[in-house]
Amino acid sequence: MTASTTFNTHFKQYLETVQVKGNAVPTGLQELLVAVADTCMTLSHEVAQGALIGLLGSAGTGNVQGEVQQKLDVIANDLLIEGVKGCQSLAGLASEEMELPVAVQGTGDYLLLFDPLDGSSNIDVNVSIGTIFSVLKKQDPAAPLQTTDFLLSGRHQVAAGYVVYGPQTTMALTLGDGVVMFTLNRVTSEFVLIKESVEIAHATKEFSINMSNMRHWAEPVRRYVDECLAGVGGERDKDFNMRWIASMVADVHRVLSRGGIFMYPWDQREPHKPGKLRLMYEANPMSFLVEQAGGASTNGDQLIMDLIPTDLHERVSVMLGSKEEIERLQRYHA
Ligand code: AHM
Ligand code: MG
Repeated sequence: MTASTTFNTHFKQYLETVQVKGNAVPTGLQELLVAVADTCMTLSHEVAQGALIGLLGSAGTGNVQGEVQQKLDVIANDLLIEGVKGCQSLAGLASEEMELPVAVQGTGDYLLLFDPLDGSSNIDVNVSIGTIFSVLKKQDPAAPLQTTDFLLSGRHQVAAGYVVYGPQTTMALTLGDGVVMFTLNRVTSEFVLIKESVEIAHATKEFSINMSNMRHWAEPVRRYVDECLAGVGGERDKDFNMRWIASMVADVHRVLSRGGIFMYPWDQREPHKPGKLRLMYEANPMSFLVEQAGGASTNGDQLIMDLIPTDLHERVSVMLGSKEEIERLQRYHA
């Protein structure tokens, strides 16, 4: 499936007409985003079939991170490559599932990064999963593609988004001028605009973290969560709610939809790794979305978007969402 398909016309029209800080979206970027959206539409259909088409379970392979790949991890990765490689505007792509970037035939200078299937542990239990993507511009369009072309801070992203495959298939997208959401109409195969100007409230009473790792956390994170748990009468004097889906894409979708914060902080299980989540495929695109919705995103010491990557598969400690809570976490880390 390529950008030349005749469906998804709403999304195409949106990209043709929307203004980003007073400018039209470059046609090359439109072409790439339509190809990503078309592919995610196909993926959504596959995900919905699950066991009926033999998609559940392990692929029997490992990825570059040393993680066991599920069949859907591999299928999603292949579908995305197939779906975008014909884009003339694309210079290359990189995926969480592949050690090295792939140069494509395009003559353009866009770089696409993606986590093809986020939340892999949820595939077999029919819980929301998703695709996360980030678009950069190659600094030297004429030079042959190298891994270092991708090593740009999150501030260089020209677009980012995710598609969550849940009860509905919903895409969140930023082009650097706010955040919008589209929901897939499965009957007409259209991503339909459902929300403009997505905003994350600055204050919240909801946090999201894998509590089973509590004994491994650093002191500032432990203090923050302890204070949330103390409820009315404690340091914060308010009762907090906790949610944890274990698919970043679904947890961040909740944050963008009704506020809150999401954390996957560094912990002592792997003291020499800076965190679990991947900077280029997960943290940067999600941080771009969250900042564009009025929230904040930090590794504790620095805003995620300011980090200069040194490795394509670099990992990072992530805390993102409602601004007041993220600022509090930053103070605790100072
Ligand atoms: P994945 O990209 O291999 O699916 O891993 C990332 C996922 C995130 O979506 C989620 O927040 C986290 O890993 C869940 O980790 P845990 O299994 O520790 O709860
Ligand atoms: Mg992931």
